[in-house]
Amino acid sequence: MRRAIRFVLALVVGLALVTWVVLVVVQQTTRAWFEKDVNLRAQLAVSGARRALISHWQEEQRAGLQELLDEITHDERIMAAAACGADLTLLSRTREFPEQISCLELGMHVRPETDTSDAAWTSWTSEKSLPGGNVHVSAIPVIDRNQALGFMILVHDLGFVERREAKTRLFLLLAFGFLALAASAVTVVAARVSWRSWSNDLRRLLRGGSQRPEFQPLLRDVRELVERIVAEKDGDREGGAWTPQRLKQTLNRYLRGEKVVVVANREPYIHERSKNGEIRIVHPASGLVTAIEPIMRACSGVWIAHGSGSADRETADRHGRIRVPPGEESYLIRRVWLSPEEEKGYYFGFANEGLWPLCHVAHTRPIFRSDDWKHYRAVNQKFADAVCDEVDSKDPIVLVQDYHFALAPRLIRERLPRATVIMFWHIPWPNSERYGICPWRNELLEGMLGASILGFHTQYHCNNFVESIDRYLEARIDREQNAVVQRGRSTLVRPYPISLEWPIRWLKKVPSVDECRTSVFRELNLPQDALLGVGVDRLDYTKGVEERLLAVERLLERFPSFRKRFTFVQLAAPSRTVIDRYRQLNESIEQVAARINERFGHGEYRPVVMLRAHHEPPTVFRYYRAADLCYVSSLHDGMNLVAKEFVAAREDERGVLVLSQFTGAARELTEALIVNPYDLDEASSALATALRMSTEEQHERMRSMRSFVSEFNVYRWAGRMLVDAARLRSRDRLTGRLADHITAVVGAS
Ligand code: ADQ
Repeated sequence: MRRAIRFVLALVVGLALVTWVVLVVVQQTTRAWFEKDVNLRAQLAVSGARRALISHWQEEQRAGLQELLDEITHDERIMAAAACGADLTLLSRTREFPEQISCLELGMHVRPETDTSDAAWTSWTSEKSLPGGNVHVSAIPVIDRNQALGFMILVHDLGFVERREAKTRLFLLLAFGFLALAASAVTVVAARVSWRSWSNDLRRLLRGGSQRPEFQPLLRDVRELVERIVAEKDGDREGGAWTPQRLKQTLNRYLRGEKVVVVANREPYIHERSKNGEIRIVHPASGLVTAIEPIMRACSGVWIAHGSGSADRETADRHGRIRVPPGEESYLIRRVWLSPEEEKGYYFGFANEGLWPLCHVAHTRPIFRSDDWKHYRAVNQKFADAVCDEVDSKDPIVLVQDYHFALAPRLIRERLPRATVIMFWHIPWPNSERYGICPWRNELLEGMLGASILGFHTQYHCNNFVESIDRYLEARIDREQNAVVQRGRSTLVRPYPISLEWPIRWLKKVPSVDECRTSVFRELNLPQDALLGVGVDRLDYTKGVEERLLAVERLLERFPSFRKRFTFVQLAAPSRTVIDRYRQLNESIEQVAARINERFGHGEYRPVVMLRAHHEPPTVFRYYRAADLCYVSSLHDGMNLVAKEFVAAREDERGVLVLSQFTGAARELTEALIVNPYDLDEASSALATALRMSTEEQHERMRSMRSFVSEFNVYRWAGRMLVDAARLRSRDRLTGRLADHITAVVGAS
């Protein structure tokens, strides 16, 4: 409404201006016409009476002339008349002739001073202002046979001209006023009608009322865009907490509830046959599984993984499928069967003896064998084929996990060009020089660029990846978008720091902090006033377990007050034990632990307790809760979820985290005591500081870290990737449609 009023006001002001200009022009033109008309009349009047005028001009008695003048003034426009002689004296005049007009004054104009000849006499007109109003005066010479007898003065009333002008002005004003009103009314009505009908049309179209097929794709895009804007607004309003429900809603809103397909080497539920013949379910010690499993529970879909358990075949159907989690059955595991040679070459060989040490700065030399590479390629193809078996649309969302599947994104894209492939690399990415030692560096990069989105934990790893592309491939790097563009296709390269589900479901099964402390102390045979440190890892050289034990040894050397009081318990899940380097690690850790216990043990007291086994999550969390500190000493780690698990376990806001600066987690959990695990003095000092830290400081640090992990949880991690994927999908759909449209138009023309 306000807009309409503003429009009408502008229109009226505009028209008023135009009217004023028109009025001025019309007034000047009509005035010129009237003057011309009056002059003509005066000329006619004099020339019509000329003969009579000449005959009476010379008479002594001026009665005849007077009569003639009276007759001339019978014309209603001629107010008065006078006759002036050649010597510019008044000969005769009518009664109304104004005294202000004299023969002498006008004669100066009629008889030019410079030329006194009779032929030079000429008519003259002017306007004169008198007390009764303006008059028009015409002076016209009376010539008889080339002899100037004098001149006639005719005075015209201009009142009628002014009356006419006023009438014209009024008429024009009325006409333009009416025009302004009519134009405004018509414009406003037309605008309202067309807006309403346009918005009604749009509304009808958006509701799906249009039957015209050519509008349908466009409509779908508009509808998606509107929904996304609304969803983003809602998302902003919802703020902070990312939950499984919110992740599910995000999937529904942004990706129309698409089924998510995960490709990962490790499966979340491994069926193992025990020695007593029973089948048990094992939850693997894997950071990847810890993070991705809650996502699958929230989103459902299919998890394609290597069926590695001894009872996996008999628990799955003939396609290798099994519904999990047991009792809930919310998603599917599709097991891929690998021969021992395939597992050896692809998993132990290329992935774990080649890529794993290549990507971690932990001083273990990578080993690249062409046979392993062959298996790696074949297994990647096998998993890509399994993806194609499991999807139920042409544009599925596929989450490819980790360094086991660097080739899979391109292989999937070759068969499903419209798929949205998100690849997440859970371990660090080395600098380009280091990466360059891999004999198949280009093939790996090409494979990864099949993904639509490539995620790493940190920006630093993204930068290293982009540098590797820059150095080894022909591709354009779009630094503004953080993308790599190759053959017209782009891959976004983004940091998505991984995290945990919040709250952690296992904690429901774990007793209170006090109960955990009591039961763990009992199991370890520790006195009430003992101090306990904990480490939880797969036995991997990147985790710095050996350096950790050395730091404990240094602590006891430097701070004797902790001897017989401090115990460090290491939960160590054997891992990749078929690889030599892992066997060496096991042995060396055993030796270091034995040496420390020998040096500082006393009676029942052993400073280092090695619990070398895979522990189910509730046990792991019991230890986190029982401990005074947790030491994460990785030599290099993408993120490290143990650090976050310790924080999540401590609902009592106690306990101190000592964390290696070489973990991705150290960039987020800045309230931990951050150390260089190679620097044993620094690390042992940090352990001492942790054991002496006041309860208040523990609370403060732990509260801040808990609030961070709760907010930046794994649902947010997945949500951000899926939202980015959804944006890409709608962009690709729009550009794809545009390209189709252009092709169709070009084809038709
Ligand atoms: P991982 O190298 O497996 O993960 P991490 O993130 O520390 O490392 O996760 C280990 C997981 O295994 C944790 O959930 C932990 O509880 C569990 N675990 C460890 N020891 C165990 C034991 N003895 N018994 C039972 N469970 C045990 C990779 C990268 C990491 C990255 C994750 C996720 O190397 O840097 O954080 O992926 O992206």
